[in-house]
Amino acid sequence: MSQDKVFASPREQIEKFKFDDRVASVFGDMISRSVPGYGMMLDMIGVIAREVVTPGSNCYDLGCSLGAGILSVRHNLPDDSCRIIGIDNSEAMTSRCQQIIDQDDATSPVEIRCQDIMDTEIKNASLVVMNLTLQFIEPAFREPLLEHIYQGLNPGGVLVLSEKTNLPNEHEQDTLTDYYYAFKRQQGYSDLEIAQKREALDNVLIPDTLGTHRTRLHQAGFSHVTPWFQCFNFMSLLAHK
Ligand code: GEK
Repeated sequence: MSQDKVFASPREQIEKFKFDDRVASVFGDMISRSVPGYGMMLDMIGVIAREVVTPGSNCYDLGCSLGAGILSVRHNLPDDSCRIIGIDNSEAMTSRCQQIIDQDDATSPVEIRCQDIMDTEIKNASLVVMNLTLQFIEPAFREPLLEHIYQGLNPGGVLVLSEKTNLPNEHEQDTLTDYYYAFKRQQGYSDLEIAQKREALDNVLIPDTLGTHRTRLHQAGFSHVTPWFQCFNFMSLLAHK
């Protein structure tokens, strides 16, 4: 896996973060060293898939990047009558994702679409995974997107929603943010890399609080919202139809 050095050299001007070729070429390393608990989240998505995916249904990975979520689901399907659809609007990601899926030895059908998740059709779904992607969607579009997902889920279907979150009070926010940066330093990122990436992500990755997620998911129609994972300021929720 190529090492992420995207923000290692000093930059005169920090442009907005983009999922371009440079990022896609090191993305596996970048995300596993930037999201505390990332490996655990993916492993557990496989466990959840095994419980909720029904034969003949579709599974969606919205913002699939290099397909890590797709692979977790694909190796935990009840049978090959299930179909996985992975969507990402970065061509740099989807072309690499397609190669990774082509090399995987599982046999269930997978379709990779280079598309905006706001435009994608969702139907006959027993599982929708949105692992660290809603945070990149413009806040005004988040509820319509969740409503769209809800409509496409079968009764009993599940959305797995993982996000970087804001904490509800200053003390929690400061404490967990400090630990998050300590994690990144421990992963080998320098203070310069951390600071430059934070600036590039400002107003691109917009976190919400757990309370906002809960309210929005209920407004979109979901009956139960269950937090199942937290590591510092990263959380994952299960939303049931
Ligand atoms: C993983 N789920 O490895 N439409 C489609 N894709 C989008 C959109 C959009 N509107 N906005 C952003 N993306 C993955 C990690 S990364 C998270 C997901 C991160 C895509 C974007 O191109 C990128 O590939 C992905 O969402 C977010 O489990 O980098 O923190």
